[in-house]
Amino acid sequence: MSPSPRHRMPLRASYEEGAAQRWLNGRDDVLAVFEFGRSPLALTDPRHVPVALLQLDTPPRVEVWRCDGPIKCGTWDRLRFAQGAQLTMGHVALDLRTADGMREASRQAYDLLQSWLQQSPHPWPLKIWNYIPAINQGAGDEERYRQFCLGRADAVLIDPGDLPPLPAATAIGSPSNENALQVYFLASALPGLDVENPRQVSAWRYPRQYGPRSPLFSRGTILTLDGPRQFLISGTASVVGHETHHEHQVADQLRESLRNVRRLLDEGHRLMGDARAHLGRDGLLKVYIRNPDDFEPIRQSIEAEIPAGIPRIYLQGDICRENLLTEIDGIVACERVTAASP
Ligand code: 3EB
Repeated sequence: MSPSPRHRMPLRASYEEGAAQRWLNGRDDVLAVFEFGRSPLALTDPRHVPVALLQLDTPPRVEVWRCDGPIKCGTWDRLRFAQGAQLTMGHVALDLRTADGMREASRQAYDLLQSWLQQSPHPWPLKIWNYIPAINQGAGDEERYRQFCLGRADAVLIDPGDLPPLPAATAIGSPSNENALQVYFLASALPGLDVENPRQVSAWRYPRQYGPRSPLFSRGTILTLDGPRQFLISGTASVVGHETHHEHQVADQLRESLRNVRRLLDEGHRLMGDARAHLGRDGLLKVYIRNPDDFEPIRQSIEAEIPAGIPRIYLQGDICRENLLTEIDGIVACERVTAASP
């Protein structure tokens, strides 16, 4: 029996076995199908999002996003999108072989995204995923990730002194032989509620040592539409304050990342009052791992620390600081709880 609309998640995200095509054919509620281990330049349908990161666990799965329709697909310049009743998925893949460096590619991707959002009935980005080939290549401020942050800051029309809502984000390295900078997003008819992590310095306030322009993202956003609220968790690593903790200790980095996730969800509870996010069956997690050799210890730590019910997938991806070995993100559901007494 399918849940009544009142209890149905606005975004139904799941990992599914079987070919991407099976989810794209003849279904009227599919907003996106993410297929891992394929170049973003190989897409076949606006809802089909090939992602270059390799899946480390088995069986191979695709990530499927479903929502209330009707779903309308289209192409706008180099941006592809699928738009449901209240949610839109969009994606851009820019070929770095013909781009004028990472900063310029990033600026173009965010320019495109922004001008598309400005004319969309769903103008609020809730979360943006960025997959950057060879993310740690280049020394000092020339590093690709720092150049990516520069391009993003060049394009994004915000003054961090006067903060508008910032979307949640993930920025992860894709294989160095991948040719595309990929940016995909979830946007909504209504703005999300931003959540920062009290254990961490907000990313837009990172000090100069991490690069000439700070990363622009919130630690999480809460999506509020009809039905239960949903929490979009940004890429969360072993960063406390603004510093990397547990250098070279992958299991400790993973535990610190989970502490950060739990603290972020607690903070969301404080802001919502009557609801809290939980790591349950109606959510999903992604675990990004720099070195494939770390897969087994990380898998064991995750099994020990995270409720068995929440679906998870392990992807090989470099993290945006050379000394970070793992990162976690996810989409999880909120449930009503009795408001904490004042
Ligand atoms: C960190 O906490 C880890 O640049 O969009 C996480 C999520 C990170 C998003 C981004 C970077 C980004 O700083 C890195």
